[in-house]
Amino acid sequence: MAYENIRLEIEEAIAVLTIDRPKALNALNSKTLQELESAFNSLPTTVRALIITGGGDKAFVAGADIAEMASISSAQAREFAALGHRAFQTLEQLPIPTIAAVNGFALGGGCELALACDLIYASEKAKLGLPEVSLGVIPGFGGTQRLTRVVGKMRAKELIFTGERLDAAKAKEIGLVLEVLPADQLLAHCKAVAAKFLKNGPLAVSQAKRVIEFGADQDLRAANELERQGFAVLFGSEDQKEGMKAFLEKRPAGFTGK
Ligand code: CO8
Repeated sequence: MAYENIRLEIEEAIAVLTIDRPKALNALNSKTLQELESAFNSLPTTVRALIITGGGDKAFVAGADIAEMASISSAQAREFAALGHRAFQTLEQLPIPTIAAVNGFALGGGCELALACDLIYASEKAKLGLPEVSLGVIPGFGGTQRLTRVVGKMRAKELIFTGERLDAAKAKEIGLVLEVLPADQLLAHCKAVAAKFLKNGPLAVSQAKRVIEFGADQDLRAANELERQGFAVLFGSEDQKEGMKAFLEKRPAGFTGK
């Protein structure tokens, strides 16, 4: 499908999705959110890892599009927020691992997009934050909830109440990003991490993601039950038989995702 504001490139089962409106620092307008939702819903089944990054050399995504939001009504804001939530929830629930390669500003909706990915890596020049209160609003694409789950309630409150931007090192210190890389090595690093996922059983990786995601919002007993179910389900797969047989035969496994 042809998109206006995003680019999707697929190489050896790893998809790189670039949000590409560099003149507006890749800000998320409705069109871009619709394209993201459509791209997430129509990823080829051959894709086994997704990396999201920003076009140009300044921004990952500098937020929701302020020009589009400036004069909308409450009802339109609800619709706009619903669109963002839908797109990010679709991303979060993809059955494959997703990585945000934060190559510059990840503010507001951009930080929220990164938070909807499984892993976040950042370049040395990245700046992350949720500055919505400085615009008289609050995060509206899941930031109040996902940031809290990642860095804890008190840190999330500090970041959201101050609206301050963190540099990459500070973001790593509080656990908002996993690693900080030189700008020219960020994408290669993310691809190398994705390549490690690809060596493993695709059904197992997918099941692990599902159990972690759905379990995180439940009490420990219910969450562990989810794990037990996921574990048992995999014993009906060819990959489980191949993985264990390959170990016993001292050879690499040839997983097929079946
Ligand atoms: N929306 C629209 N345009 C933007 C945005 C944005 N979020 N960010 C930057 N731009 C545009 C600028 O207007 C400018 O356009 P132009 O060249 O036409 O004047 C161009 O991008 C370049 O930006 P700057 O000249 O400002 O570049 P600087 O290097 O000086 O500054 C900053 C970079 C610091 C990133 C600065 O652009 C900035 O502060 N941007 C806004 C950051 C922000 O506040 N983001 C949060 C937005 S609110 C949000 O995301 C809410 C999400 C939930 C929505 C729920 C819906 C109801």
